[in-house]
This record gives sequence, C-alpha cells and structure tokens, in this order.
Amino acid sequence: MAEEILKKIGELVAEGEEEGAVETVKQALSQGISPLTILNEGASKGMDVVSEQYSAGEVFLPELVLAGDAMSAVIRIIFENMSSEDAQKSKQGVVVLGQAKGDVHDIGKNVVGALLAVNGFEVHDIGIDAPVKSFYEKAREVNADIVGISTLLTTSLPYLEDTLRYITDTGSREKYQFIVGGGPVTPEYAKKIGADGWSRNAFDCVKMCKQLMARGNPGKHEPVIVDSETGVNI
Ligand code: B12
Repeated sequence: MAEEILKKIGELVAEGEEEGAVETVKQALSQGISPLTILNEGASKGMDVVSEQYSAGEVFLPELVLAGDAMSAVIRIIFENMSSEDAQKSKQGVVVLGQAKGDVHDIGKNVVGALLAVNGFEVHDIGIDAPVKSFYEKAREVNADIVGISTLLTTSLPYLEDTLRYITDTGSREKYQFIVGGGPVTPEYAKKIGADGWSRNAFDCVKMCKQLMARGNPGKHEPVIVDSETGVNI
C-alpha cells in the first residue's frame, strides 16, 4: 500500500503533475507515511527518473521545468510537516545556505536545507544565483556556524572558491565551516579549494555538519567527506 502511493508520487513528480503530486503527498501523510520516507522513497525517485531521461535526450527543458516545479511544491509540504514533527530537536548550529552565482537550480539545495532544519539546524537560505559576498554578509548577520554553497553547473564552480576567498579576505575564515556540494563538486575539488566539508547527498550532509560542529576549528583541518554511496566517512 505504502509502496504503491510512494511509486505514484515519484511518477507524478517525474511527469510534472504538480497538483496531483501535492494531493498524493497529502494522502500519504494522512496514511501516516513519514515525510522523510515520502521525500526519499517517493519524490526523489521521480527526480532521478527525469534526470536520467534528460541525460538520455528523452525529455527536454520544458519537462524538466515542470518536474522541478512539482518537486519544489512537494518539498514545501514535506518540509512543513517535518518541521512540526521535529520542532522539539535541540539546536545543532546555524547554517547559511545558497546556490552559487549564475545557478538557478534549487531542488538539491532545498532538500539539504529541509533535512538540516528537521535535524535541529537553524537554516538561512539566501536563494539562487547568490552573489559571492551575500554568503559572508548573511553569515555575519545571523552569526552562522556553517556556510554552505551548492552548484550543479560547472560554469559556476569558480564562484565556490571566490566565496571562500571573500570570507578569508574579511578575516573571518576561522569563524565559519565552509561546505560545498552539488553535481560537479567533487571531494577533490572541496579539498583543493580548502573547504571544510563535502557530502554526496542531503542525508550525508546532516552527518557531515554534525561532525564539523563537534570538531570545530574551521579552516584548520582536511575536509570532512561523507559519502553513503562509497561508504566513505572521513
Ligand atoms: C531539474 C533540472 C533543471 C531545472 C531546475 C529546476 C529547479 N527548480 O531546480 C531547470 C529546467 C530550471 C534547469 C535549468 C538548466 N539546467 Co538543469 N538540470 C536539472 C536536472 C535534470 C536535475 C537536478 C535536480 O534537481 N536533481 C535532484 C536533486 C535532489 O539532486 P542534486 O541537485 O544533485 O542535489 C543533491 C546533491 O547534489 C547534494 N547537494 C546539493 N547541493 C548541495 C550543497 C551542499 C553544501 C552539500 C553538502 C550537498 C549538496 O544533496 C542534494 C540532495 O540529496 C539535472 C541533471 C542531473 N542529473 O543532476 C540538470 C543539469 C544540472 N542541468 C544542466 C544544465 C546545463 C541546465 C541549463 C544551463 C540548461 C539550459 N541550456 O538552459 C539550465 C541552467 C540555468 C541556470 N542558469 O542555472 C546540466 C549541468 C551540466 C554542468 N555540469 O554544468 C545538468 C547536469 C543536465 C545535463 N546532464 O546536462 N535544470
């Protein structure tokens, strides 16, 4: 029963059926299926399907936009339900999260933000196409512990390094754990630019951020790499 409704959510997201996907998620929640299960086993599977279809040239940008909108709508409901469920969790740290300059993809970032929030982190999302200095400005304003930057575009990769350099130039490198992620961002790249953390996905990101909070001393160690796909956790 749960399997069937989760499969349907994935299909509706992949087809870009926003209204249907939202309705079905509400049904799943009312059946007692957990928001995390709906995200992980349902909606995300739909995004995987459409990503593969796009890469194989079977669907094109318009279909991607519709699937992206359906996924974003689903994330919003899942997030609302997660926050009420997990509101009691103690505060783990303050995170500023944004999408690199030039990049308007936001689904992965939103999933990362949602999972961090339900795991007790206070998340400040500065949105897409975020200017280099906006990460530092927000971090200073909210007294952040962690600054996270996401990109799915190879052309935006240099802004990750620029953002870290900007933070360093303000003399604040030791204040913020700087974490990076998204499609073209590899652990090697994280290490090369001197980031504090990298993870494969949102679940790994929660683990990585908890490790960073426990370790302290931003900018002074090798990056924490958490990758559930390869089993690496260093
Ligand atoms: C959906 C999508 C879109 C949608 C985005 C909708 C939205 N609201 O986000 C739309 C249609 C708008 C779009 C536009 C474009 N896209 Co697009 N898009 C995708 C697609 C199919 C899926 C991305 C996605 O949402 N995945 C699902 C999420 C959940 O996964 P994720 O983003 O990887 O995030 C996870 C991890 O990476 C990690 N993570 C993510 N961020 C962070 C941050 C931190 C700090 C950490 C620790 C971890 C972490 O955790 C996340 C959750 O588990 C990908 C293909 C792919 N295989 O990725 C192409 C893809 C990213 N797009 C691509 C391109 C080229 C474009 C366009 C330039 C196309 C065009 N010609 O106009 C434009 C970009 C415009 C711009 N300026 O940004 C390329 C990028 C190639 C590259 N390496 O540069 C890809 C890879 C497709 C391809 N194979 O060519 N796209």
